[in-house]
Amino acid sequence: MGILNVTPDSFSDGGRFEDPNAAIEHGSRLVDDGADIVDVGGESTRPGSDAVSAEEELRRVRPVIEGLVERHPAHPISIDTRKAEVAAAAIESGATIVNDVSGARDPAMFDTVREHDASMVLMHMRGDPRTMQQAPTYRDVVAEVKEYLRERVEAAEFAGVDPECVVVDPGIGFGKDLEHNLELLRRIDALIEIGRPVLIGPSRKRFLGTILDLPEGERVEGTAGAVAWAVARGVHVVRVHDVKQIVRAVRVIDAIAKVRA
Ligand code: HH2
Repeated sequence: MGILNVTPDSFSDGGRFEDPNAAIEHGSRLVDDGADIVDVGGESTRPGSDAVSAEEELRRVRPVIEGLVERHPAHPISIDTRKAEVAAAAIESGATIVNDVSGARDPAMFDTVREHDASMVLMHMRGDPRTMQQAPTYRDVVAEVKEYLRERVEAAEFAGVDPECVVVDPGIGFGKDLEHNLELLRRIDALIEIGRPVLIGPSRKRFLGTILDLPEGERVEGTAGAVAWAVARGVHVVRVHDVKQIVRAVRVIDAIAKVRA
């Protein structure tokens, strides 16, 4: 899954793709570089960020989704949003997957996904982006995240969403400190036991900067390290900025694991 943030303030690529044409170009590059899914987002969820309105999110993402669908008609596009209204409009523009970092807190989200026959990613986040990094504590981070994701998959099913269309994500960096992030990766097998495909998004994140003492632009190898660990243990989807490099790393892991040609 390649990241396409159409925002002024994303932590790594904020401001680079505010112009729809630049965003469409970048999305096309992600496809050419081997992204199976392009994840389009119009709201930053970096720690401390403020929420934006549905109108503003749609103003940012809609022309980009439409432009990408025109260029790559059969290529899956996900919409990174917490708002059912944005998800619905994005699906009508051509997205087929809803990537919801709030685990579908919007009461209309499951109905929207079901009505549009879409797929969805349910992610774990402690609190909300404005406050989530203020001393997060867990008794057992893996057990709590696993329990939460299990409950959200059940809630999706209860609302009529086909559970076969649901992917789960522990939410690296969302209300977790360094040790929480490492523990979630260390025991990622526990999340695979949920029985749904698992997605992780370690790309260029702060925990890599802490380990390596490097800025965002210098974290591609660290991202590859986290991805290699997770994919070798059965993680199905990785959400990354540096698609070309990470696809190469994953192809090697897949060849060793005989996952696909
Ligand atoms: N991380 C970010 C955004 N969306 N979605 C999923 N499923 N998993 C993640 O780990 C995840 C996500 C944050 O990264 P980024 O998009 O690069 O930054 P920002 O939120 O500042 O736009």
